[in-house]
Amino acid sequence: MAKLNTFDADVGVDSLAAAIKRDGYAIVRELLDPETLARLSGELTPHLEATELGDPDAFMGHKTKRFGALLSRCPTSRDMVVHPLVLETADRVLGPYCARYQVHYTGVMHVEPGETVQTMHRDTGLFPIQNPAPPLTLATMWAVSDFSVENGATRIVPGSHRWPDERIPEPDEIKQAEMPAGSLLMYVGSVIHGAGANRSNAARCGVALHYALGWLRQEENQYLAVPMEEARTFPHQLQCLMGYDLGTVNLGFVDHKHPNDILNGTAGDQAGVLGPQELMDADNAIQRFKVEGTKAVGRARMSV
Ligand SMILES: O=C(O)CCC(=O)C(=O)O
Ligand SMILES: [Fe+2]
Repeated sequence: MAKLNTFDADVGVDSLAAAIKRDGYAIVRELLDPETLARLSGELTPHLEATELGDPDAFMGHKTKRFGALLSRCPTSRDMVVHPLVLETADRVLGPYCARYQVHYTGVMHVEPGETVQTMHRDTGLFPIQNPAPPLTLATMWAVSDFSVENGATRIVPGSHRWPDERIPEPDEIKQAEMPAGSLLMYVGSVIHGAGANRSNAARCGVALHYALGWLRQEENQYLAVPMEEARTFPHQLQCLMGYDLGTVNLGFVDHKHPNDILNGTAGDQAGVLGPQELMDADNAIQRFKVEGTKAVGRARMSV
């Protein structure tokens, strides 16, 4: 199978962002160094051992282990979430549509032998916005194990982020994100995808870290996923990405104070300065969504 949109780790953000805009996804080979990958794997092991197989449905999987709250459970994920190449790409892909983007979801998708294909879907089916639409989320899937056709590499439909909701992919339009451990698959949330079937005799393990426009509700509630005392110890950039920041001008304040000041106990007694000029400028530069009409379309989950 052709290895589409696969780049080496020294790829520049221009090529990456262009590929994602065109095809909805891109793969960067071996972006994580072997030491970091081994540390990540070691941090996941006790949680994987303590996690039972998921709900028996075609979406969550019969033989798939999932857990979230990675920023608390897995210290290495804190570095991965602020990986410069990922953030530069998010700046390009999400940046035109928001003054701030944020962490949307953190979790492990561990597909065991015997698992069948996951229902194909768009992650942005969570939001009632018709497709095609501008990117609402950007997903990263870090390969903890190798991802192969045999062991359930993510199935993805290149270009489907430009399709209307009604279009269902033909089998030959579905590709698989084959990549060695340490590689990164990035895709916009409106691209049709799903985990593959695992016909091998070892698990396929991926760490998913997703980002969303700052004015959307996060899929995983970061304020409760990470205890506040722990979040307080995180670097400022990570705190902001978790949502301890204004989502746009005046979105997400607490008692008229900046959420980052509330987290860190630096808010003072009086209303804070919200809507700073820098955020106003960013807000004014956002490409506004044009809403042409509404109709009930439901959330497409496809048996392909
Ligand atoms: O595990 C995968 O390859 C993809 C999983 C996925 O897309 C999801 O659960 O939303
Ligand atoms: Fe998904």
